[in-house]
Amino acid sequence: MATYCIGDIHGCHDEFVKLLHLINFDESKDELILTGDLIGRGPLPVETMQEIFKLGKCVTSVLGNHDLNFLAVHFGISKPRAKDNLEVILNSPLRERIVDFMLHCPLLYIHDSKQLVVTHAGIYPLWDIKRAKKEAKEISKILKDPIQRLVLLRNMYNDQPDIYNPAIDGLARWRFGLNAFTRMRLVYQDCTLDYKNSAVNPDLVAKDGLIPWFKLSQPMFYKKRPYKLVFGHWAALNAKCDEIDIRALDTGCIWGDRLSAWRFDDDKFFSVKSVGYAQI
Ligand SMILES: [Mn+2]
Repeated sequence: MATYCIGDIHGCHDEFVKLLHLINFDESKDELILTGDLIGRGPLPVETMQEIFKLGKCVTSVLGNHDLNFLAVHFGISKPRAKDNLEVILNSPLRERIVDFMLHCPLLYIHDSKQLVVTHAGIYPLWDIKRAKKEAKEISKILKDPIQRLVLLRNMYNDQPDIYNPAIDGLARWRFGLNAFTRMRLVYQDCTLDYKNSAVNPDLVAKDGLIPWFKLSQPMFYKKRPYKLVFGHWAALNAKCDEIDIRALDTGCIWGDRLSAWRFDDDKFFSVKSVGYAQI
């Protein structure tokens, strides 16, 4: 039995199917964890979700920022943008099933027996695993509540607070958690989140000394317990992450690059080429 992770599919159904074929995925034996952003921008979101549903219980996904945006659109909180290609889901008989699936996706997935952790954007560098678990659980509880979820989704499009403060409670705290789990890329040395930049040079430094979040996370997260961490979200990084226990999996399929899988058991990567959606 093998455990695979697949990066951000973004509605790229054909590449997803090809990749499952390439890794010889067997839903009766293997397990699959997706890094979120299952839909959004890509050409075939409904078919992608159908494929995921077909896999049944062997598949899990964490929530990505595009998945959250779809939820906000579904609940009438934000308007669908043409470039996100969500209308086709809104008009699909699978709409409610897709919404229900996403409302039950965690922000943080922990595979206990394999010591594997998966999130869309990463783990905020000031958090250890225990803190991350607590924050994720609290937000998932809000998303399952029919009233509270609307308040959260209505107030999630905001960059503040941009640094963790345990003294802050309620909406601002949940929003920070959502942003950290689903939108984080570069941070300042004091772990303030930056949302404007995503480009890094070969030494993984951006302008103003911004650095990838994972450059600051090692000491707290890994020394005591040897977790492996997998994340997506950051296509511009192009899987360039040289940390021993962290794997980056968004290889920009939606931007015309490739869709990638990683096998936990032997640390192997697999990719299929995008058929080219960069113009969308
Ligand atoms: Mn994303």
